[in-house]
Amino acid sequence: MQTDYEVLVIGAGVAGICQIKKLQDMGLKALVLEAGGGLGGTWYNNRYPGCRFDSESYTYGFKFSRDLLDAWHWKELFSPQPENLKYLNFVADKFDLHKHIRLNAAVAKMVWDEAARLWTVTLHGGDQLTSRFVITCTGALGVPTMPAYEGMDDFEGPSFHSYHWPHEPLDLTGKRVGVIGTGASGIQIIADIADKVGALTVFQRRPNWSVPLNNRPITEAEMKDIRQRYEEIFAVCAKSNGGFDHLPDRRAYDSVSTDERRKLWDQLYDAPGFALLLANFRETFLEPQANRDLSDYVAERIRARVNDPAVAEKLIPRDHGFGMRRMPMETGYFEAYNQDNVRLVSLLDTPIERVTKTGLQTSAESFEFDVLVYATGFDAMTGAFDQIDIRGVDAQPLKKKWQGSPTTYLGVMVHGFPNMLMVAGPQSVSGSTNYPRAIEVCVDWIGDLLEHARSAGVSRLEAGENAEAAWTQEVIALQEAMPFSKVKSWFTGFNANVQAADAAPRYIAYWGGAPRYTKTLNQVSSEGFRDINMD
Ligand code: NA7
Repeated sequence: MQTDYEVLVIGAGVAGICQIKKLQDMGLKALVLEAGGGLGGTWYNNRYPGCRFDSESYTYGFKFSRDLLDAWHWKELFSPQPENLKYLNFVADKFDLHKHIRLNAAVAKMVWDEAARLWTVTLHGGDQLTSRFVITCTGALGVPTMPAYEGMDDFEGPSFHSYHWPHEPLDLTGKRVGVIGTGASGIQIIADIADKVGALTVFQRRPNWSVPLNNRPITEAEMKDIRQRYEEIFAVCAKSNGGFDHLPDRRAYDSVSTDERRKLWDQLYDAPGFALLLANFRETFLEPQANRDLSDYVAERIRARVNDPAVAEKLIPRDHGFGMRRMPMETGYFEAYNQDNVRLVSLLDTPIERVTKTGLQTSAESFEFDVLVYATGFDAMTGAFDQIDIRGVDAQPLKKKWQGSPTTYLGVMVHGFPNMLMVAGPQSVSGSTNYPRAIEVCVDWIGDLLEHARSAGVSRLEAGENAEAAWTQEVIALQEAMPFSKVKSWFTGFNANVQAADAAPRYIAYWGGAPRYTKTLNQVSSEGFRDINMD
């Protein structure tokens, strides 16, 4: 049966842009449906002050085109949001992709038609499109979650989630600002606005470990050198479990003296990006004692940076070791608390009771604000799928199949949902690594699969049930073996605004590392995709 498109892609963020470029190169009739008013996904939506990469910029750009690598100059080691959005638009301009992207097109429903072997995709607003394949590129962290405090609608000033920071300029000069949440977003916001606002009050529930980003500009000369070394840089990323330009120190932890370890940690603390996490001894992540030693070291660094010892103690995590949750990176975050206009309120001591017309009320005190910011996180990995009514074989809802925790084949396909492919899907390696590096691997693999299907003359692809069960089991076993598996965070599929406090762990990401993930995908394709039923 004829379809409107051979492939519909959902989402025009980093993954969707990469995917549509691939589909154009393959000569397939494809369209991207993007809910937002512009392309860019995360980098279109997150407009909060201080928003920037934690990945080295030159490892975040696409590597599929040498021309593109040569044409773009990353201006900072960790590029800020406006520049990142500019980059993604530059990519779309360069490869003439805009005409394949339909904006303001939020998908409400997609239904598999077994007889016709196609997906019918319905947009909010009612438009319907049919397609042989659907590729979801809906991102890891695109569904913001809000707390459920009483009175939130009563607040009379501007109040919003960090993801919905207004696109038009918001002048905070002299304003009294409250920020709730100290994850990666909150920490970037707080450090950036502390010296611009009149007064800043930070409401912290569980503190997070955080170390300096050590950002700096990239000069013309340095960029020239980076361009010459791209191959080498990407080769390091491919070897790194996290897909970053950092490799672990292979020496055994116990073979190195305390002084020497300290010397290394001092160096890594002052090095760019995730160095202290990823270029460290592997035991600091895997072994309890080594992790405690490193946590003590970082706590000491925090104490040295915060003038008031009582505030410093509140900023040091006690419920998890260093690196056991997604670590925010900071620039002057701890020093912000040394300013007279900045105050830290620990919600562990004095919880928020309600939001009021003019501020909020904790169990101890009432606060007045002009602006209230909720940096309260996301319904990670599966949230975007839950927002679409996805119906597979026999009208089975995906939401129902994934109740509790998702199950997938390689994080790319789902049994019972034929011809639906996922880039950066749950249980892929994308959520746990340098995002675009994993995306490009996945986009290429999906390209090979579609090519394979085309040349074999098949129009229906479905992951085998046993293969899906085996993959999900592997994902669960890998997570359970990780020291952080008992720590509640979005890494372990937990968000207190979505799940009950005693909810069972969820398995939303693959923790076997990027090299092993890539090897598995390559093996599956070299064996002719044998666990995927095709006809
Ligand atoms: P995160 O890292 O999930 O952080 C959310 C923060 O918001 C975290 O400090 C939470 O405290 C806090 N939070 C969440 N709900 C509440 C309520 N109800 N009351 C008070 N505080 C709350 O999200 P981010 O946006 O910062 O970062 C997301 C990712 O973006 C990051 O991991 C990078 O990949 C980039 P909690 O820890 O739950 O006590």
